This record gives sequence, C-alpha cells and structure tokens, in this order.
Amino acid sequence: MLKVWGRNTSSNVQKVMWALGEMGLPCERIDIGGPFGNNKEPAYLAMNPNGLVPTLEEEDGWLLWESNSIVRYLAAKHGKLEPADLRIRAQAQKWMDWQLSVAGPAIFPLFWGLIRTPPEKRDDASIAAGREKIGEALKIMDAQLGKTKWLASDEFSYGDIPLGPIVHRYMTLVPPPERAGIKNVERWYEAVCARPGYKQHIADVPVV
Ligand SMILES: N[C@@H](CCC(=O)N[C@@H](CS)C(=O)NCC(=O)O)C(=O)O
Repeated sequence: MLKVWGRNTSSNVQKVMWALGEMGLPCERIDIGGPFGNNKEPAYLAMNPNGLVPTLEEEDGWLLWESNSIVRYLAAKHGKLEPADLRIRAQAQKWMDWQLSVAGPAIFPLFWGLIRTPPEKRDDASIAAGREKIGEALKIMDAQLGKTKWLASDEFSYGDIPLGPIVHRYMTLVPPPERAGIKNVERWYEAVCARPGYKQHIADVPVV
C-alpha cells in the first residue's frame, strides 16, 4: 500500500491526503513531524533530506517529496484530476505554483501569529498586516472564481487542491464580518467542504 509520511495537521500533508481521497486511492499515513518529531532523524532524512513532511513512499520503496509534485505525480499516474487540455492543465499548474509563491507565504504571519505563537508573545501589528496580505491574495483567487467554477476551468482539477488548506485556515481564523471581496472564494469553500475527501482530511482536522 502507498505510504504518506506526515502528521495530518500539516497543510502540505493535507493536500496529498485530499488528492488521494479524490482519487479513491487507499494509503497508510504515518505520523511524523510537529509533536510527533522524528523528521530530523537520519532514517527520515535519508528519505527526505529537507526533514519536512510529506514524503510519498510507493509499494516498491520509490520516494517523492514536495507536496504539489506528489499531487501531480499521482494524478498523472492514475489519470485523474489532471486536465487533458494542455492550456487548462497549465492553468491548473499555475494555481499550484501560485499557492507556493504567493498564497502560502501570505497566510504564514496570520497562521503563525495566532496559532503557533503563545498569546503573550503575539505581535498584533504583524498579525494585522498578515490578515491584510492574505485577504489581498485571496481577491486574486476570487477574481478567477468569478469567471470559472473551479480554478482552472469549470471542472474540478488538481489546480484546486493546494489552496484547500489555506482557504480553510483563512475561514477559520478570520470571522465573516472581517472578510471582504471574496464572495466567490466563499462559494468555492462551501463547494469543497461538500467533498468527502476535503471534509475528512482538511475541514474536520483542527487548525493547530
Ligand atoms: N514545499 C514543501 C514544504 C513542506 C513543509 O514545509 N512541511 C512542514 C509542515 S506543513 C514541515 O514539515 N514542518 C516541520 C514539521 O512538521 O515538523 C512541500 O510542499 O512539501
């Protein structure tokens, strides 16, 4: 059976688990990283020299790290979630890259400031700036979702997967009155919450 190394609270592990859920592929997930540790031990570093999660391990021991690459690999291998049209596929991959380069860094100060920092050490100015930054980034996603049902086209694809954990964190950390100009993202969030794989691996997992 496929193995996914990584704790279920990691946003990058969640992407892979959601993609596996969408494709109906069974896997064994092994807790590592965060409170479970062991990700800087030689045995894990031999699999993933970054000491980060997730790592995918196939039945014959073949390994792959980088969550978005894992999602693309599994999709291509199983012929699911990957748009057949080259231009739509490129749009899907663009949103995956955008999550890594823009949306991920944008939500980091808000998430880290509110969730991973003890209240007495919180920097309120940095948290407020972070809220503004991810709010602005989500307006870019919102503009696309005003034109197409899903990010790459009107069909769900792997282009939607990496934004899943980020939008869930935003919706959890920012109450509705403080959200502005993201009605289409809210519609998208409601739609992904109705998908069993998203519910199991992202929406129902505590943001910690
Ligand atoms: N670009 C990498 C980033 C991986 C990453 O930063 N993982 C975090 C969790 S989201 C991690 O391993 N942190 C250390 C830990 O969990 O102990 C990917 O997408 O797989």
